[in-house]
Amino acid sequence: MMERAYRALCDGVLRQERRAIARALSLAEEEGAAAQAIIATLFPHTGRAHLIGITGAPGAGKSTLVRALATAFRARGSTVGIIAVDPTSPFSGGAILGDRIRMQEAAGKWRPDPGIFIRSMASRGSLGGLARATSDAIQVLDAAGFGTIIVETVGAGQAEVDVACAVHTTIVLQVPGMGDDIQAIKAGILEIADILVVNKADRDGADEMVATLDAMLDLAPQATETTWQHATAFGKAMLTATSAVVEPRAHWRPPVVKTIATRNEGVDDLMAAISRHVAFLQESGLWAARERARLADELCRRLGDAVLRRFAARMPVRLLSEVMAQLQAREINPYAAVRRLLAAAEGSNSG
Ligand SMILES: Nc1nc2c(ncn2[C@@H]2O[C@H](COP(=O)(O)OP(=O)(O)O)[C@@H](O)[C@H]2O)c(=O)[nH]1
Ligand SMILES: [Mg+2]
Repeated sequence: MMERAYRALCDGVLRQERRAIARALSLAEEEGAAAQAIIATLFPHTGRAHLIGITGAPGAGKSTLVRALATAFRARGSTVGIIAVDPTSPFSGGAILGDRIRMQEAAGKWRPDPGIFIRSMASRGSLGGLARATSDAIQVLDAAGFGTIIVETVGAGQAEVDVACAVHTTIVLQVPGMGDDIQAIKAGILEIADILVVNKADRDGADEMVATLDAMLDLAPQATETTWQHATAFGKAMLTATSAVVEPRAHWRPPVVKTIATRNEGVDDLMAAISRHVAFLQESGLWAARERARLADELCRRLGDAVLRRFAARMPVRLLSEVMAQLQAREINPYAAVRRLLAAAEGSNSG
């Protein structure tokens, strides 16, 4: 009965019915039996979309640029799915709410075009949750046949790296006003960027910002040579262990593009840079490599969750609190505590 309902829902998703897509996304976000049933049915239909990540500080113009890009993709005949991630936290609730409202305003303008679907989602404060919910949402939209899927994330550290794991093309937004202050350009941003955008180019200092980014890229060309940097340590280990294929080492020098998202300026240049990146990924074999990295990462994450859940389920609470007390009293060190808990879990496994 339930199973038949899920199948009907998934059929709706595959026919790109908006209500079915919205419902499937909600169920996927809830993470339960429903999510598993839906992903099980939809997964064979995924792996076709071009996945684009857009990251940058709050207010950098990501949502405005996403809107401009979506319009440009539509004009070129591609349907577009958009996932706006809100890493909701007790500290940033206000700003995030504003962001969500702006995105909904955009959604209001776009609703007549069935070729664009926008989903705003919360991460519930956990980075792991963000990565999981994002990859499930990507799979739903991918199965629904959206040719381009854009994921917008607030630049908040590890989350960008997680998102970079989950897409083919990562666009990093910067805004002028930092002058030549290299310190102000966040460490790690160049490593994850496939394309750098200096948005709000109507402001002073845009050309200086482009020059600074170009100079930084010239200093660190090796940072862009592999895709392994896009995988977490766990994912890398999995890829290395399972992979018979050698990672291609093609070189991509991230272009720096100036845009004024509010006036649609520079959007054609950005579209051209995106097309070049897709062609590069396909010709170099990196497209397939990134797919593998993404799947390995997802597998590792889910495996880690499942193992931890299973482990926790057979761990006597009494032993846990005993070990915690010993730890606090410095009677046991953290390594020894882990060994003791593992031994207990393995003991109950064999016994
Ligand atoms: N002057 C100027 N303002 C922009 C530009 N792009 C976006 N904005 C404005 O910057 C604000 C934040 O934009 P938004 O897209 O919501 O940023 P997000 O938080 O990165 O998604 C809005 O008021 C936009 O209208 C631009 O190129 N130039
Ligand atoms: Mg936004």
